[in-house]
Amino acid sequence: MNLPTPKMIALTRPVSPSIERCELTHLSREPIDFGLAEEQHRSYEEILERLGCEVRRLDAEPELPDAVFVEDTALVLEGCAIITRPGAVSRRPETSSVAAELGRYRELHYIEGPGTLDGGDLLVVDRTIFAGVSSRSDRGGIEQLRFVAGRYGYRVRPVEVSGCLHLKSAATQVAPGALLINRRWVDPARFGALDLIDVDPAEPTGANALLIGRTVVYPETFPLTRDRLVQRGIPLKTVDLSELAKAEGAVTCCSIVFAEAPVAT
Ligand code: CIR
Repeated sequence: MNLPTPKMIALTRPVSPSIERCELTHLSREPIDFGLAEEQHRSYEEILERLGCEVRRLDAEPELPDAVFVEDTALVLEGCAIITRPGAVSRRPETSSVAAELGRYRELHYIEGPGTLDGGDLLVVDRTIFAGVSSRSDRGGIEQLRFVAGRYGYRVRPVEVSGCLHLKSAATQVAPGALLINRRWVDPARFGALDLIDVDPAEPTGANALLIGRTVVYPETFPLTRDRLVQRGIPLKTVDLSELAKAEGAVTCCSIVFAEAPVAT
């Protein structure tokens, strides 16, 4: 018997006109072309639609500079959603509107202070959540995640990250059982038996890829690493997010993608 494929939802949020005041950790501030950033973000949403997602745009948050990077505000699992407590204080007000939307689909849990957790540090591979210990996510936040996610059948493995913003700046899933990785920022031994594909050494920031179904959404700016993925037979759709990259954003952070499964009432 063929089971119906669940509908995929992609939550996004428009780019804020205040993005030029975004948080920056590893990059120097550069002017961001707001119009171009909006255009590139729309192309990104179109790619998600072409890959079968229904894009749900949250209301804009013009006064919250980093609000387009919705990934950091929540983690959606099969049976629940965990609303994070972002490490950057300026980003904490982003979570309430995301919680209001996700509450339509999942039972909600919240990370509580003083723990911190950013969605960009949470890499889910099957029933394992690799959780980056970074400048944004701490052990207290990860312990809370372990407690909640454990009740839904997930195990949590903390992974130290250094040299980059989030765990998913250093490693993301690109195929079943396979990660794209920059070993300079994360210890590959933490990922056990997973198959590891290295970024090209000339493209250290190229490890952030967004897997939807079997297709990887990938930035145009890393052609050498892209060729490595193509050689592995991985289907790709490339997108230009150069303006959001100036705000330290990449392809995973602009959406929260999950299978629709409304909360039973
Ligand atoms: C920040 O520093 O919080 C934003 N400027 C960039 C967040 C990018 N998020 C992500 O990669 N998950």
